[in-house]
Amino acid sequence: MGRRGGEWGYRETEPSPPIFTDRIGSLPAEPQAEPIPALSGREIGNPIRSTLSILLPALNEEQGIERVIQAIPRRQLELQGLAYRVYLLDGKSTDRTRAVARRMGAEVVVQTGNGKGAAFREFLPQLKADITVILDSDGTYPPEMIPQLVAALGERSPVVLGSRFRESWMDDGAMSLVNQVGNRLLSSFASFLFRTPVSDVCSGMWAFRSDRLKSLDLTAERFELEVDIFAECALRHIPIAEIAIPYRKRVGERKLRLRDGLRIGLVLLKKRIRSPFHGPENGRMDPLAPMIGFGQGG
Ligand SMILES: Nc1nc2c(ncn2[C@@H]2O[C@H](COP(=O)(O)OP(=O)(O)OP(=O)(O)O)[C@@H](O)[C@H]2O)c(=O)[nH]1
Ligand SMILES: [Mg+2]
Repeated sequence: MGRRGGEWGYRETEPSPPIFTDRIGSLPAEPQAEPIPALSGREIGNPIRSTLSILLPALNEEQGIERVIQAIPRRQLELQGLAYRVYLLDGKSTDRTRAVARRMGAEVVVQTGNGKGAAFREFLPQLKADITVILDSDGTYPPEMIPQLVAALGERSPVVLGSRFRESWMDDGAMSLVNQVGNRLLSSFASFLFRTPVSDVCSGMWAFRSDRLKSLDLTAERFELEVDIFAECALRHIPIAEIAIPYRKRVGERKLRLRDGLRIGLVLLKKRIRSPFHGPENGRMDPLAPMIGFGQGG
Protein backbone atom coordinates (compact mmCIF):
# COMPACT_ATOMS: atom_id res chain seq x y z
CA MET A 1 0.00 0.00 0.00
CA GLY A 2 1.56 3.26 -0.95
CA ARG A 3 0.40 6.32 0.89
CA ARG A 4 -1.11 8.80 -1.49
CA GLY A 5 0.40 12.28 -1.63
CA GLY A 6 -1.05 14.60 0.99
CA GLU A 7 -3.05 11.86 2.68
CA TRP A 8 -2.11 13.06 6.12
CA GLY A 9 -1.98 16.66 5.08
CA TYR A 10 1.69 17.26 4.21
CA ARG A 11 2.17 19.40 1.14
CA GLU A 12 5.21 19.03 -0.98
CA THR A 13 5.51 22.77 -1.62
CA GLU A 14 5.78 23.67 2.05
CA PRO A 15 9.13 24.27 3.72
CA SER A 16 8.31 21.73 6.42
CA PRO A 17 11.05 19.43 7.62
CA PRO A 18 11.19 16.04 5.90
CA ILE A 19 9.06 13.45 7.53
CA PHE A 20 10.54 10.30 9.01
CA THR A 21 9.33 7.11 7.48
CA ASP A 22 11.80 4.55 8.86
CA ARG A 23 10.62 1.74 11.01
CA ILE A 24 12.17 0.45 14.17
CA GLY A 25 12.48 -3.30 14.20
CA SER A 26 10.41 -5.48 11.95
CA LEU A 27 7.76 -8.12 12.29
CA PRO A 28 6.15 -10.16 9.55
CA ALA A 29 3.98 -7.98 7.37
CA GLU A 30 0.22 -8.32 7.64
CA PRO A 31 -2.08 -8.28 4.65
CA GLN A 32 -2.87 -4.66 3.90
CA ALA A 33 -6.12 -3.16 2.78
CA GLU A 34 -6.82 0.14 1.11
CA PRO A 35 -6.76 3.14 3.45
CA ILE A 36 -9.95 5.01 4.10
CA PRO A 37 -10.36 8.02 1.81
CA ALA A 38 -8.72 11.10 3.25
CA LEU A 39 -9.07 14.79 2.71
CA SER A 40 -6.97 16.37 0.04
CA GLY A 41 -4.75 19.18 1.25
CA ARG A 42 -5.78 21.19 -1.82
CA GLU A 43 -9.30 21.62 -0.45
CA ILE A 44 -7.95 23.78 2.31
CA GLY A 45 -7.35 27.47 1.82
CA ASN A 46 -5.14 28.09 4.86
CA PRO A 47 -1.42 27.65 4.43
CA ILE A 48 0.23 24.83 6.34
CA ARG A 49 2.11 26.44 9.20
CA SER A 50 3.31 23.57 11.39
CA THR A 51 3.87 19.84 11.24
CA LEU A 52 2.31 17.52 13.79
CA SER A 53 3.04 13.91 14.71
CA ILE A 54 0.26 12.04 16.49
CA LEU A 55 1.74 9.11 18.42
CA LEU A 56 -0.45 6.17 19.41
CA PRO A 57 1.26 3.63 21.69
CA ALA A 58 -0.53 0.31 21.48
CA LEU A 59 -0.27 -3.25 22.68
CA ASN A 60 -3.05 -5.45 21.34
CA GLU A 61 -5.58 -2.68 20.74
CA GLU A 62 -7.19 -3.88 17.50
CA GLN A 63 -10.58 -2.61 18.66
CA GLY A 64 -9.47 0.69 20.13
CA ILE A 65 -7.03 1.75 17.43
CA GLU A 66 -9.68 1.87 14.73
CA ARG A 67 -11.91 4.03 16.87
CA VAL A 68 -9.04 6.38 17.76
CA ILE A 69 -7.72 6.92 14.24
CA GLN A 70 -11.22 7.29 12.86
CA ALA A 71 -11.97 10.05 15.39
CA ILE A 72 -8.93 12.20 14.50
CA PRO A 73 -10.50 15.42 13.19
CA ARG A 74 -8.59 15.63 9.93
CA ARG A 75 -10.38 18.58 8.40
CA GLN A 76 -10.13 20.63 11.57
CA LEU A 77 -6.39 19.99 11.81
CA GLU A 78 -5.90 21.02 8.22
CA LEU A 79 -7.98 24.15 8.73
CA GLN A 80 -5.77 24.86 11.72
CA GLY A 81 -2.81 24.85 9.33
CA LEU A 82 -1.40 21.59 10.63
CA ALA A 83 0.24 19.01 8.39
CA TYR A 84 -0.01 15.85 10.38
CA ARG A 85 0.92 12.21 10.41
CA VAL A 86 -0.23 9.41 12.63
CA TYR A 87 2.22 6.84 14.03
CA LEU A 88 1.30 3.62 15.73
CA LEU A 89 4.00 2.84 18.32
CA ASP A 90 3.38 -0.84 18.50
CA GLY A 91 4.49 -3.01 21.41
CA LYS A 92 4.75 -6.16 19.26
CA SER A 93 1.02 -6.76 19.28
CA THR A 94 -0.12 -10.29 18.59
CA ASP A 95 -3.57 -9.29 17.34
CA ARG A 96 -4.52 -7.24 14.26
CA THR A 97 -3.52 -3.85 15.72
CA ARG A 98 -0.82 -3.15 13.12
CA ALA A 99 -2.96 -4.28 10.21
CA VAL A 100 -5.86 -2.09 11.32
CA ALA A 101 -3.59 0.94 11.83
CA ARG A 102 -2.03 0.52 8.38
CA ARG A 103 -5.42 0.16 6.78
CA MET A 104 -6.40 3.43 8.42
CA GLY A 105 -3.33 5.13 6.90
CA ALA A 106 -1.04 5.31 9.95
CA GLU A 107 2.69 4.70 9.89
CA VAL A 108 3.52 1.60 11.90
CA VAL A 109 6.62 1.57 14.09
CA VAL A 110 7.34 -1.60 16.02
CA GLN A 111 9.35 -1.07 19.19
CA THR A 112 12.36 -3.26 19.90
CA GLY A 113 12.02 -3.11 23.70
CA ASN A 114 8.99 -3.53 25.93
CA GLY A 115 6.69 -1.04 27.60
CA LYS A 116 4.84 2.14 26.67
CA GLY A 117 7.63 4.39 28.00
CA ALA A 118 10.30 2.50 26.08
CA ALA A 119 8.26 2.73 22.85
CA PHE A 120 7.89 6.49 23.23
CA ARG A 121 11.57 7.07 24.01
CA GLU A 122 12.65 4.85 21.17
CA PHE A 123 10.68 6.97 18.72
CA LEU A 124 11.84 10.39 19.93
CA PRO A 125 15.19 10.61 18.07
CA GLN A 126 13.32 10.18 14.81
CA LEU A 127 10.64 12.71 15.55
CA LYS A 128 10.77 15.51 12.96
CA ALA A 129 7.48 17.38 13.36
CA ASP A 130 7.23 20.74 15.14
CA ILE A 131 4.46 19.48 17.41
CA THR A 132 3.87 16.10 19.03
CA VAL A 133 0.66 14.69 20.46
CA ILE A 134 0.46 11.38 22.30
CA LEU A 135 -2.70 9.56 23.32
CA ASP A 136 -3.61 6.00 24.21
CA SER A 137 -5.03 3.65 21.60
CA ASP A 138 -7.74 2.11 23.76
CA GLY A 139 -10.52 4.59 22.92
CA THR A 140 -10.49 6.31 26.31
CA TYR A 141 -9.00 9.67 25.26
CA PRO A 142 -10.70 12.08 22.82
CA PRO A 143 -8.90 12.51 19.48
CA GLU A 144 -11.42 15.25 18.68
CA MET A 145 -9.71 17.38 21.34
CA ILE A 146 -6.32 17.28 19.60
CA PRO A 147 -6.92 20.68 17.92
CA GLN A 148 -7.65 22.30 21.29
CA LEU A 149 -4.53 20.85 22.89
CA VAL A 150 -2.40 21.98 19.97
CA ALA A 151 -4.00 25.44 19.96
CA ALA A 152 -3.08 25.84 23.63
CA LEU A 153 0.62 25.32 22.87
CA GLY A 154 2.75 28.44 22.84
CA GLU A 155 6.02 30.00 23.96
CA ARG A 156 4.74 30.10 27.53
CA SER A 157 2.94 26.77 27.37
CA PRO A 158 5.19 24.37 25.44
CA VAL A 159 3.53 21.36 27.08
CA VAL A 160 -0.22 20.82 27.38
CA LEU A 161 -1.82 18.03 29.37
CA GLY A 162 -5.36 16.76 28.82
CA SER A 163 -6.83 16.52 32.33
CA ARG A 164 -9.64 14.09 33.12
CA PHE A 165 -10.28 15.72 36.48
CA ARG A 166 -10.85 19.38 35.70
CA GLU A 167 -14.48 18.90 34.64
CA SER A 168 -16.93 16.07 35.33
CA TRP A 169 -16.76 14.66 31.83
CA MET A 170 -15.95 11.08 32.71
CA ASP A 171 -18.26 8.38 31.35
CA ASP A 172 -19.86 6.05 33.88
CA GLY A 173 -17.56 3.10 34.46
CA ALA A 174 -14.66 4.66 32.54
CA MET A 175 -12.47 4.65 35.65
CA SER A 176 -12.91 2.49 38.74
CA LEU A 177 -13.15 4.17 42.14
CA VAL A 178 -9.78 2.67 43.11
CA ASN A 179 -8.18 4.17 40.00
CA GLN A 180 -9.83 7.55 40.59
CA VAL A 181 -8.49 7.70 44.14
CA GLY A 182 -5.10 6.41 43.02
CA ASN A 183 -4.84 8.95 40.21
CA ARG A 184 -5.74 11.84 42.48
CA LEU A 185 -3.32 10.69 45.17
CA LEU A 186 -0.50 10.37 42.65
CA SER A 187 -1.27 13.85 41.29
CA SER A 188 -1.20 15.38 44.78
CA PHE A 189 2.02 13.54 45.57
CA ALA A 190 3.61 14.74 42.32
CA SER A 191 2.45 18.32 42.92
CA PHE A 192 3.98 18.28 46.41
CA LEU A 193 7.26 16.65 45.47
CA PHE A 194 7.91 18.84 42.45
CA ARG A 195 6.31 22.07 43.71
CA THR A 196 4.25 22.15 40.53
CA PRO A 197 0.46 21.86 40.59
CA VAL A 198 -0.94 19.11 38.40
CA SER A 199 -4.48 17.73 38.42
CA ASP A 200 -3.94 14.54 36.41
CA VAL A 201 -0.31 13.46 36.31
CA CYS A 202 -1.18 10.03 34.82
CA SER A 203 -3.14 11.39 31.86
CA GLY A 204 -2.36 9.56 28.63
CA MET A 205 -3.02 12.60 26.42
CA TRP A 206 -0.37 15.30 26.01
CA ALA A 207 0.75 17.83 23.41
CA PHE A 208 4.29 19.20 23.13
CA ARG A 209 6.43 21.56 21.17
CA SER A 210 8.78 18.87 19.95
CA ASP A 211 11.98 20.80 20.70
CA ARG A 212 11.04 21.00 24.37
CA LEU A 213 9.99 17.36 24.44
CA LYS A 214 13.33 16.34 23.01
CA SER A 215 15.16 18.33 25.68
CA LEU A 216 13.76 16.07 28.42
CA ASP A 217 15.92 13.34 29.91
CA LEU A 218 13.28 10.61 29.95
CA THR A 219 14.02 7.18 31.38
CA ALA A 220 10.56 5.56 31.69
CA GLU A 221 10.11 1.99 30.54
CA ARG A 222 6.44 1.29 31.23
CA PHE A 223 3.45 3.15 32.60
CA GLU A 224 5.58 5.66 34.50
CA LEU A 225 6.03 7.56 31.22
CA GLU A 226 3.62 10.35 32.14
CA VAL A 227 5.09 11.01 35.59
CA ASP A 228 8.53 10.96 34.02
CA ILE A 229 7.44 13.65 31.54
CA PHE A 230 5.83 15.68 34.31
CA ALA A 231 8.86 15.44 36.59
CA GLU A 232 11.30 16.36 33.84
CA CYS A 233 9.23 19.42 32.91
CA ALA A 234 8.95 20.48 36.55
CA LEU A 235 12.68 20.07 37.18
CA ARG A 236 13.44 22.20 34.12
CA HIS A 237 10.74 24.79 34.89
CA ILE A 238 8.98 24.01 31.64
CA PRO A 239 5.39 25.18 32.15
CA ILE A 240 2.60 22.63 31.72
CA ALA A 241 -0.83 23.96 30.74
CA GLU A 242 -3.93 21.86 31.36
CA ILE A 243 -7.08 21.47 29.31
CA ALA A 244 -10.15 19.56 30.50
CA ILE A 245 -10.87 16.47 28.43
CA PRO A 246 -13.57 13.79 28.59
CA TYR A 247 -12.63 10.20 29.41
CA ARG A 248 -14.45 7.18 28.01
CA LYS A 249 -14.71 3.54 28.82
CA ARG A 250 -11.86 1.49 27.42
CA VAL A 251 -12.39 -1.05 24.65
CA GLY A 252 -10.21 -4.16 24.74
CA GLU A 253 -8.23 -5.64 27.57
CA ARG A 254 -6.46 -3.39 30.07
CA LYS A 255 -2.69 -3.70 30.55
CA LEU A 256 -2.23 -1.63 33.72
CA ARG A 257 -2.17 -3.51 37.03
CA LEU A 258 -2.41 -2.22 40.61
CA ARG A 259 1.31 -2.77 41.08
CA ASP A 260 1.95 -0.37 38.19
CA GLY A 261 0.22 2.35 40.22
CA LEU A 262 2.48 1.67 43.20
CA ARG A 263 5.50 1.64 40.93
CA ILE A 264 4.52 5.05 39.53
CA GLY A 265 4.51 6.51 43.06
CA LEU A 266 7.91 5.01 43.76
CA VAL A 267 9.33 6.35 40.51
CA LEU A 268 8.13 9.86 41.40
CA LEU A 269 9.83 9.69 44.78
CA LYS A 270 13.09 8.28 43.41
CA LYS A 271 13.20 10.83 40.64
CA ARG A 272 12.72 13.68 43.07
CA ILE A 273 15.36 12.39 45.47
CA ARG A 274 17.92 11.94 42.72
CA SER A 275 17.25 15.06 40.66
CA PRO A 276 17.80 18.66 41.70
CA PHE A 277 15.87 21.42 39.99
CA HIS A 278 17.70 22.93 37.02
CA GLY A 279 18.19 26.55 36.17
CA PRO A 280 17.06 29.81 37.70
CA GLU A 281 15.35 28.38 40.75
CA ASN A 282 18.63 26.93 42.04
CA GLY A 283 19.32 28.37 45.45
CA ARG A 284 15.68 28.67 46.40
CA MET A 285 14.56 26.88 49.52
CA ASP A 286 13.72 23.26 48.75
CA PRO A 287 11.19 21.83 51.23
CA LEU A 288 12.56 18.34 50.63
CA ALA A 289 16.21 19.21 51.13
CA PRO A 290 16.38 18.48 54.90
CA MET A 291 14.44 15.27 54.40
CA ILE A 292 16.45 13.83 51.56
CA GLY A 293 19.80 15.34 52.30
CA PHE A 294 20.64 17.55 49.35
CA GLY A 295 20.25 21.16 48.44
CA GLN A 296 19.39 22.93 45.23
CA GLY A 297 22.85 23.26 43.80
CA GLY A 298 23.88 21.66 40.52
N1 LIG B 1 3.97 0.35 22.54
C1 LIG B 1 3.44 -0.13 23.67
N2 LIG B 1 2.23 0.32 24.10
C2 LIG B 1 1.75 -0.20 25.25
C3 LIG B 1 2.43 -1.18 26.00
N3 LIG B 1 1.67 -1.48 27.09
C4 LIG B 1 0.56 -0.73 27.00
N4 LIG B 1 0.59 0.03 25.89
C5 LIG B 1 -0.40 0.99 25.42
O1 LIG B 1 -0.36 2.11 26.28
C6 LIG B 1 -1.67 2.66 26.43
C7 LIG B 1 -2.02 2.72 27.91
O2 LIG B 1 -2.20 1.40 28.40
P1 LIG B 1 -3.53 1.00 29.21
O3 LIG B 1 -3.57 -0.46 29.39
O4 LIG B 1 -4.70 1.62 28.53
O5 LIG B 1 -3.23 1.67 30.59
P2 LIG B 1 -4.12 2.72 31.34
O6 LIG B 1 -4.82 3.63 30.38
O7 LIG B 1 -3.23 3.36 32.33
O8 LIG B 1 -5.15 1.79 32.09
P3 LIG B 1 -6.68 1.46 31.77
O9 LIG B 1 -7.45 2.26 32.74
O10 LIG B 1 -6.78 0.01 32.01
O11 LIG B 1 -6.99 1.82 30.35
C8 LIG B 1 -2.60 1.77 25.62
O12 LIG B 1 -2.83 2.33 24.36
C9 LIG B 1 -1.82 0.47 25.53
O13 LIG B 1 -2.16 -0.32 24.41
C10 LIG B 1 3.71 -1.62 25.52
O14 LIG B 1 4.38 -2.47 26.10
N5 LIG B 1 4.15 -1.06 24.36
MG1 LIG C 1 -6.14 3.08 29.01
